[in-house]
Amino acid sequence: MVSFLTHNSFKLLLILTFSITFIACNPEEEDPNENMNFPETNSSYNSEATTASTSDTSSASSASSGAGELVKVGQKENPYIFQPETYDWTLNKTYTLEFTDVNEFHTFNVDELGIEVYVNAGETVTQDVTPSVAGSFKLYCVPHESLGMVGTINVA
Ligand SMILES: [Cu+2]
Repeated sequence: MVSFLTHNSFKLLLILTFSITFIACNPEEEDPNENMNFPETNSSYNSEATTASTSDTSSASSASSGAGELVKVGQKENPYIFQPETYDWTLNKTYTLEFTDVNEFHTFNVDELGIEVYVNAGETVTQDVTPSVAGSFKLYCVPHESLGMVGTINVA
């Protein structure tokens, strides 16, 4: 009797387990229904996450561009010159380079300082730089270096 009960309850347990498994599996069949609820939560969560990451990115990028002393850089065509051509910077100080109003593609490259900024025509680009090496370095525009579009960066 006891063993039967045990057996029976075991069987019941098995059935229960089975049905639980079935129920557990079933929601997958109900998934469309759940999905009908979830996308709303999901998308709002996602958009929140996107907004959060976007604001993170923008705050990060604003932190990396705009934190320093503003240096307006003109890049003139014909003759190809940087304006100014010479920059006297303080070591480890952050400068925010601002490039505006150029009519064609230019770059602002200083190899020794790891600076490489691309500026497309009509684009405003800001870039923070923090010179960490003292010395006198060549500034050049990649496509116009041969045309004399060079300058000097002094870091002390
Ligand atoms: Cu150029």
